[in-house]
Amino acid sequence: MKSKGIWFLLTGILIGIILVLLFVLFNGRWNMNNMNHMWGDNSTFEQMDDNMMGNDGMTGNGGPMGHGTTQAIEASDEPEQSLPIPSPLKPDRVTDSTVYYTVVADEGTSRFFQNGKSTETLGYNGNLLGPMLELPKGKTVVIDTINRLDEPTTFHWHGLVIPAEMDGGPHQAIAAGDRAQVRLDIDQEPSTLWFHPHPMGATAEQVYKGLAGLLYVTDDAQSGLPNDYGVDDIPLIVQDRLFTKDGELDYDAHMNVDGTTGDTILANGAINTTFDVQTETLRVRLVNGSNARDFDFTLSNGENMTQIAADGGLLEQPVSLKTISLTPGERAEVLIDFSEIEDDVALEADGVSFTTFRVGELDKASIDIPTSKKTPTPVNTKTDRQLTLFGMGNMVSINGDTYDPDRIDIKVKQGDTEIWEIENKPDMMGGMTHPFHIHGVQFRIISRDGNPPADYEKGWKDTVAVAPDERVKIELTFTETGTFMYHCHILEHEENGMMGQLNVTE
Ligand SMILES: [Cu+2]
Repeated sequence: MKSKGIWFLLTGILIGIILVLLFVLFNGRWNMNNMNHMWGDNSTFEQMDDNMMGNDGMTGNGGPMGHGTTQAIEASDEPEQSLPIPSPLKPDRVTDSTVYYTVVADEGTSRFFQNGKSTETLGYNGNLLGPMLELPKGKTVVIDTINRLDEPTTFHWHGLVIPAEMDGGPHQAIAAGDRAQVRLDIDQEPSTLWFHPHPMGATAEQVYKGLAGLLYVTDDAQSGLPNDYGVDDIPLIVQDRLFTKDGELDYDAHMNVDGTTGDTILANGAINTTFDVQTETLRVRLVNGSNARDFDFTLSNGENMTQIAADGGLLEQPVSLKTISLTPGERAEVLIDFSEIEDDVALEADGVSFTTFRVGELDKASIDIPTSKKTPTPVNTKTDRQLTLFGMGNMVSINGDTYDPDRIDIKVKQGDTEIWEIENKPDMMGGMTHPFHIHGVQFRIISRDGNPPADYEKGWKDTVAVAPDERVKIELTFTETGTFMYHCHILEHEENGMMGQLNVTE
């Protein structure tokens, strides 16, 4: 019958419209890379987005609903300022076996622009970011952690291999005004780790407002690498932020459920920084401390850098690279050779300069680059466990589940070694890269889509980028006990439930 056919057609169209509307509503971010891929031109979409959100283009496209684009990084015309170097934290006390520190999460204010207002920020032992804590290998480090925020926080030691109860995951929340003490037995390779908050529901905002500090695992053995802190060995915590016209941070206004990004790059919390190079070889410890942005770091003169370490320690062999790519949570240590350079050179993020190295008279360096051959990359073998990352915005999941504090997702025994295959299942928009982080372990990458990892990934890792439609195999050994988190390090994804629990029992 004819009328029945029409009803079928109309119902079909209606369902189609509803599906499209649902998709637009729930899909957090137009992934511009994929959009470009699919349609070849993004101008239409930027325009459409502006119209939809009613933005003026000054504060960007990422509205609180999360239907925004990844902010493009802009060069800043702020006057140059010298790069702040986080102070090494002075221990309260040192004994033969133990180092005692106090770390306070506190509220503060910071002014990012010369002609801007000051804005509320958070910091450890200060207004913004935090100090550098040296953690000597073989020693015990006792830290008094104090929460002076007006809400719960935790102190998560990202990359440290320690028992779960010391790890500072969501289960170790410290109430406003409260304090707790952790004992950390340091027994891992010298490396650049970091610490940041991890409370349920407020991680992304607390990090965005400034809570992030440095942890250097150090070793007595002379490594031969530059290690004069702040002189020939400098940290660079790189983050992107979006500011209001007055130069203030406004997380609520700029939050994007698919990962909050900004158009301005901060290096150690400052815009347009300079560093006076005094030695021929400079060791730079790069930390991607952003909520959601992947960085491609290059030098403005097009020269290579030598990557010597990944997240958890030295690479098997140093690697000469034009581009160092880091997803949120990842670190890389690089050596930059200035011996043949007379002009200033800038470090760029996605092609935009953000820190300029001023090259003057240089001290001769005698660098001996060690390699860590004792931990060779494992060969491809069976898979013990499969983890599927999926989704965008607030529709993210791991193996189809979102985080449930009352559910243990993976149970293993202390001492077990497992091989996990982490798959990033693409969605209808093509998907996005998820930086996958596991607490309480350092692991090795075995393969990407069946191929051996690149040389710059042949080292200890705690966070690994998994691109859409990619399968990454890792080998991990569980040496510490308790309930640990594993999650996407796009902080908004983590909060949307892209996190699971791993229980290690004796
Ligand atoms: Cu993610």
